[in-house]
Amino acid sequence: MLTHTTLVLGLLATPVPVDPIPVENVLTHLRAFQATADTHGGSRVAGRPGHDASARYVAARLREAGYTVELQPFTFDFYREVAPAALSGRHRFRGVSTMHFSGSGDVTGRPRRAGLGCAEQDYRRFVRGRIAVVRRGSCSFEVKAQQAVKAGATALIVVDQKGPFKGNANRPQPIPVLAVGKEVGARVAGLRRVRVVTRTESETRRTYNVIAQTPGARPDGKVVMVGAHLDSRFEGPGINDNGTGAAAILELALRMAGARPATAVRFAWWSAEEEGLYGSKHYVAKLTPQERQSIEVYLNVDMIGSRNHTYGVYKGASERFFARYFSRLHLPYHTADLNGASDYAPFSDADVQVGGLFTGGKEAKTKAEAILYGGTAGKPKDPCYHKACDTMANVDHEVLAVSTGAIAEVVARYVSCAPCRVN
Ligand code: DTR
Ligand code: ZN
Ligand code: ZN
Repeated sequence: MLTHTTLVLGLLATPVPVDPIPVENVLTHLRAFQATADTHGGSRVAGRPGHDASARYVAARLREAGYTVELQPFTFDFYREVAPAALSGRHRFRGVSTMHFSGSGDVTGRPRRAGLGCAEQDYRRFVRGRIAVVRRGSCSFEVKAQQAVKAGATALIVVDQKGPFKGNANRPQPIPVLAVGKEVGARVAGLRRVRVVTRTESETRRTYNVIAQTPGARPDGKVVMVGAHLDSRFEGPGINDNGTGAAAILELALRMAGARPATAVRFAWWSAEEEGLYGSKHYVAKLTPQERQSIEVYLNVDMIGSRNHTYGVYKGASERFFARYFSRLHLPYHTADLNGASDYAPFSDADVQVGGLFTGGKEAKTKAEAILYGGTAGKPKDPCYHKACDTMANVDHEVLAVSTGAIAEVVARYVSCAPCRVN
């Protein structure tokens, strides 16, 4: 029960609220995130208004509570295939795929071979305005696309000597880029006219992280960091993933406002996690070695209200603190295998200690887990993972309450130990 959850006050330099965090407050933030999605096309995807409105909400609440808020801008490459590629001569070919980061377009023209398409030489006899057909190999798809663009090709078709394949052109390309197998390649090259249609969103977008820090300075200058990504996938509002984490740490920050903890706590709301951890990578890349070393621990909060939950505690330094919390509440928990799938990864890659909590995503609950936690074996832990149905209805309030309490307690424990010797 949530009522067991208290910030361990006596250990802090100046008091922070003792009460358990009411889940209702966290739900208020979640409803605000749902509303930002509802009024901005159904998602809170990075680089789009739904995310920006969520970030404005977080920043406004923090400022009201007295925080100085930093907005850290950065750019990232966004890609989405809106509709499957179509390649046609007299008929439409099968086995055609849009390359990742292909541009969007509808072009008709004469195909022309350009060897491997890796060097200007390959385009010696190329006529501008034609569709380049090149063999896979020898250089990256990105280089092939660059050369094709330089030579004035209106589209690029990359041919694998075996069969159909999928490829990645690494960054947004201005022309359609297709991947096809040998048979399609041979037939296309023999035609006088082909039509290439791709429908993608492929562009560099701008977004930002939101960062705020409590006062407090430890003699050794170390800070505790707590982070949650605020962006959702394109497909939905992202309320469990990761409205829950973002709302929980917002409420924690609001409760700590005005306190002067012995160790400063730095809160971060990352953007573009879903596109490849861009926000947290950017943040870590910008730290000086000294700043990096000043982070005692980075606690990651991504998905903490899953409906068919388990309590997965990240391996590492903070495990013991979480263990004590769950044991005291007589709740099961397990050590989560970390696979680099969230914003803790850039921190651990930079040798910062990481910890965190995860209540489960698209993976199915095992029989053993169902015995331990209840819920349904064989069903995903979050049935709406990365889907439009990841709404307010996709959050278990009890799980969210327990998880929020866990984060609050672990942060409080870190704040009160200097230096921390957890293991
Ligand atoms: N990548 C996260 C979901 C996710 C998958 N495995 C883990 C482990 C720990 C935290 C999060 C996750 C996302 O979709 O945002
Ligand atoms: Zn996600
Ligand atoms: Zn997530």
